[in-house]
Amino acid sequence: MRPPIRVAVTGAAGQLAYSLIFRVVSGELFGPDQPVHLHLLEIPPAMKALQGVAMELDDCAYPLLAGMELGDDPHKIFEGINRALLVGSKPRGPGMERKDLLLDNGNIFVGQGKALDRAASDIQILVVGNPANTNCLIAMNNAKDVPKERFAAMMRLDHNRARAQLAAKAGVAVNDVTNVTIWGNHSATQYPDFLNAKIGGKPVTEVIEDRDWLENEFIPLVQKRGAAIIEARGLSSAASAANAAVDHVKSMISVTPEGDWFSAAICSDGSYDIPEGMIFSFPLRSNGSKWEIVQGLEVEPFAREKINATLSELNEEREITKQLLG
Ligand code: NAX
Repeated sequence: MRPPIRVAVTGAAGQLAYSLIFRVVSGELFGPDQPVHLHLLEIPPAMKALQGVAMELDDCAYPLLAGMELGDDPHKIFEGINRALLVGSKPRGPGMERKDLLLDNGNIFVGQGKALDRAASDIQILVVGNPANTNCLIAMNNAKDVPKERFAAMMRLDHNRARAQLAAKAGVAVNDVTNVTIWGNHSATQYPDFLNAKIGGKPVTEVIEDRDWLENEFIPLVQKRGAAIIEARGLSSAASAANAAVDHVKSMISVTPEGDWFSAAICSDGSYDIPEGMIFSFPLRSNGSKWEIVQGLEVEPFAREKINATLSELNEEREITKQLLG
């Protein structure tokens, strides 16, 4: 057996983590020969519930679960971790302004960003807790010892939603839908790009000829899917979000299939005229250990307008939280 990989999950007693943690230690994420040592972070009022999650993990008798650390201090919990899945954040309370939400959550990610300096030298971070891009920006700017390319914010749920909707409209299997990109922010301004996407190897616009549906139904459907789930379920997406986190990590650590790509928000290097240092979602490919932004995609004026709108929202979020950027 290999030495265990140390995986931190924050918000570990929350509903998303409840769907995620069990998949992390089942062998599904890192393979059947890779033991996992869990580092589970919560806030003090949730520690009892976290004990309950730990009891259930024991009761699964997972052969790959090498151990568990539970705690409410990120400096202790992040000691020696190889991967951080930063799920925990504060939900928007009644009457709370977006600005307050950004600042409240931003403060969590200042502390966790600083604590990431305790992680192992190969640390990789995925921020899931909302507002994910700005939380990721804050954590990245406060983790002085961690290279910026180790940070990502989760866009995979949006990416999966877009694939599923295109497949349903075209009446094909999800696997026939490739080359989907979500650009920008994990919010209702994101731009799900159907112009560069393919169905069965052909441009989407050749298979789904109803351009009005693509522009005026598909895009808002993906952008507002999170709200539609809350409306239907009374709770935000949890199982599908956990599934997306699993897909994200797998895509990052596997070789991307030839000709395809996946979406994740990472630190911009200036590609596609997105200012350097923004946490922005791009099309990515991975060689199994490093990712790169797919270059050369066509961005026609329709797409540029949408990309500019989501960029402008991210600029606003950065402005609101600028005092937290270290
Ligand atoms: P829950 O409210 O069920 O769980 C959040 C947990 O985080 C709670 O147990 C809370 O005690 C804990 N927490 C709060 N502050 C913490 C801190 N400083 N350190 C450690 N833990 C802390 O929410 P849940 O449904 O699990 O959602 C978690 C986050 O994922 C939310 O921010 C949510 O908005 C976000 N999502 C992000 C998605 C994405 O695609 N990026 C999709 C799904 C989800 O909505």
